[in-house]
Amino acid sequence: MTEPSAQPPTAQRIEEIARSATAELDSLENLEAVDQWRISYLGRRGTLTTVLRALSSLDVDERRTIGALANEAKNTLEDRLEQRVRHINEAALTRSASQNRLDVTLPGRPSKAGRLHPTTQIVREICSAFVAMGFGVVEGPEVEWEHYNFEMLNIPKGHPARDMWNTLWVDYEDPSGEQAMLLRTHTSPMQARVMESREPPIRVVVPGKCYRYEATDATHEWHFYQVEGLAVGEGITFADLKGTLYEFAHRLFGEERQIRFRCDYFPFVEPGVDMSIDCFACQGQGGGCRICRDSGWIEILGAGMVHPKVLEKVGYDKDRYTGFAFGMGPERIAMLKYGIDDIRHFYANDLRFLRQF
Ligand code: FA5
Repeated sequence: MTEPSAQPPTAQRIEEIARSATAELDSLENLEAVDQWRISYLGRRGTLTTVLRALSSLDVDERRTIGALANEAKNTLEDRLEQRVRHINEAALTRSASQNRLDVTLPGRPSKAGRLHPTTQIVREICSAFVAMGFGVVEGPEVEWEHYNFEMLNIPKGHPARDMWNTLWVDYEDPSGEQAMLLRTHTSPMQARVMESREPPIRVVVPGKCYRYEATDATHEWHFYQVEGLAVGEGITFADLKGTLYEFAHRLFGEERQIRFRCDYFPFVEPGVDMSIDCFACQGQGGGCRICRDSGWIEILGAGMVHPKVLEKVGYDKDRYTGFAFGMGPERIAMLKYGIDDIRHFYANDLRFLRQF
């Protein structure tokens, strides 16, 4: 390799450097040697770099011509360097292919694509049905204040209705000491959060996860999803609630499924109802069916007209506005739609189950 030059740069000297550098490079067969070559010619103290630096000692005219030559030589060497690296890599690949007898004609192994969880699929399907009816989609926190989960829903401390939602409390002290934190037991707290943040007319659905401290069975999980619905405006009646939910059920299950409304009690609606669909397993016949517990019906949602006290709590004029709300369980809906006989399959992480959707 050539030693760095202390002589003033000349055209001849640059040509010599370029020639010997090229010859040397062409003889190199591995990347380490090529890197050494790069350092010795093009590095900070490399031969050509030293020449370029010495240009300042020349007068202006010479600097222009010799400078142009030196730059050209530098560009040429950099191009040759790139070509050499490519050549060495290609040669290594060819060598490895022939030594390892790689059969490039073999078909590739298909990569395993994931898919959406059945709950995600059904939640999206439910939301799309409501979006088509003019509803928007919003989401809210899973870790919630007692204030929104209960109080704003007309369920004050000590109210017996709190027992309807077996609650998982979070060990966190509210600095004001007034309220506790919990894992939301339903998506209904979002009713108050949405109404507090905007004025009517409101039409939203709220998908999200809920948690309850309860034993599991074929239709009950301790963590599950809900999709909440809320519509508030002037002149909304119970007929709007029924019409919307009928339309939803027919879109999801088909026109032929039977739908049943029964009176139910939720402190945040008046009147309140629950809606059931005829059981897929026994076709509504009961006869010892463990899915519908012999009733012939599977409950999929609770609903009702928003209670005037809830409207008052968020500062709405209860004499001007009315509204309806509902909360449904997507896993139960998927069970009905696809004939799944146990809700616990959803979160058992068994690929044989999940791959079917
Ligand atoms: C509620 O949670 C009310 N917030 C619903 C509501 C909203 C009523 C708005 C009125 C107005 P409920 O506890 O019944 O109600 O639950 C609603 C739905 O969630 C049930 O119909 C069921 O589909 C689903 N669900 C409830 N508990 C479970 C559970 N342990 N596992 C799976 N799904 C459940």
